[in-house]
Amino acid sequence: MARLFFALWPDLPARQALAAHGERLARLAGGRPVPASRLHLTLVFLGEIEPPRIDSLREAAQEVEANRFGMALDEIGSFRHARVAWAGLRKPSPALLTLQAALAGNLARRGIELEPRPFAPHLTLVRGIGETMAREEIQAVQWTAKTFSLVETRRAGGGYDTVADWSLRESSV
Ligand code: 2AM
Repeated sequence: MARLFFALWPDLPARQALAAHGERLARLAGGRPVPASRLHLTLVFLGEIEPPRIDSLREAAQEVEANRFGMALDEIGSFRHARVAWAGLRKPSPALLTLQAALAGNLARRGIELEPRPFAPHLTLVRGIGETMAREEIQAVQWTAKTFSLVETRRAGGGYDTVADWSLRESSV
């Protein structure tokens, strides 16, 4: 069994900017900043998947028809129960929501069980924070989402491995 999720990986400059926010927030609120190399935005969390199901995940991803889009994370906040600080979007991005809905729909049609809670786009910056933080507007951290990825959580060491990437279309307009 593999622990899997679909995610967007920020580009290098965005990762560096986000990691700097994580380090600043960890100094303020405690906790462990997520290293730059592990920063990602989860589109769909899958959990433990049996190897034969991985082909269905690939087919579902392959069928997604969505365009590239600009990501802009312009807000920082925290989840009290999960004790994480995150970067997110003040306004939902239609292109991000379209991609996520297309992927989740394709997975559901293949009988892949998904978490029932609605998509709450966020990129975790710090784990194990000691106190919650008021939402804070930040200068937007931007990148162009050109691909999305199937990612496996390593059993040991807390890292991630990209299993496969799929390209988003270049918009024709
Ligand atoms: P998080 O960053 O808010 O913890 C890999 O675990 C990724 O899947 C993380 O980005 C994590 O979100 C996300 N995720 C969503 N639901 C999850 C769950 N029930 N258990 C673990 N991770 C989950």
